[in-house]
Amino acid sequence: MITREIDGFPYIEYQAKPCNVKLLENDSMQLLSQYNSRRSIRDFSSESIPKSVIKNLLLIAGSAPSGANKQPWTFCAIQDPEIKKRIREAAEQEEKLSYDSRMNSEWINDLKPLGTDWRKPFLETAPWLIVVFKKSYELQSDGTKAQVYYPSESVGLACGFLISAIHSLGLCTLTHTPSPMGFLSQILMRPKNEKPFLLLPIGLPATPCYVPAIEKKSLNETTFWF
Ligand code: IYR
Repeated sequence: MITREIDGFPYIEYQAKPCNVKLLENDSMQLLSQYNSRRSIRDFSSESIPKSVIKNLLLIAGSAPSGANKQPWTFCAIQDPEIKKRIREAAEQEEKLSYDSRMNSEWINDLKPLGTDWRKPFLETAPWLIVVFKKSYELQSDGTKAQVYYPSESVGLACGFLISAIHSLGLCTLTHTPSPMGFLSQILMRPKNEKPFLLLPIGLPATPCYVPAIEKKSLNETTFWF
């Protein structure tokens, strides 16, 4: 497998996915409509999803690029109803405080078209919850610290890979950020070098499942060409 040694380190030849430039326009159009059909959903079916699928999704998330390949993430995958219940109760407690007093009126108004409130039933309905933790340093077995690089960017990328893969399978998720998220460290007993980053319920959508009729910005609004 090792095809070369460069500066004393092993290298393998990269095998790119076959790509026909003539087909790229068509292929990218198809990919665009596939990505455009993704929506954040809040009404999940309770139908179970095999653990093997979640394992593969987490391996996909872990294939994301990261600063110096440090992979500064930990995933907690939860299907235990008791733990889901504890997470829901703690999240709703924080969210109630946020909606009642921590969020300002502009924020509350911006959320109105999305129909969100402090209630988070999906934290119990969805068959799986994945909590992504960000490591701000690595704790080695002898107790010493090791550096990681660009952890926010790295973990954000892993979450992007995960969300994209969930959607590719026809499953659904919600990028949920109950705030503050410290209760997740406690319930899931994570060490002090890890901070909760994102909570993703995963499952099939309820039938029916309604989503807000909102749209993405146009390319003109987001992009400058040079
Ligand atoms: N964390 C709250 C509020 C919320 C914040 C954002 I940014 C959203 O896109 C949606 C909701 C909640 O989850 O309800």
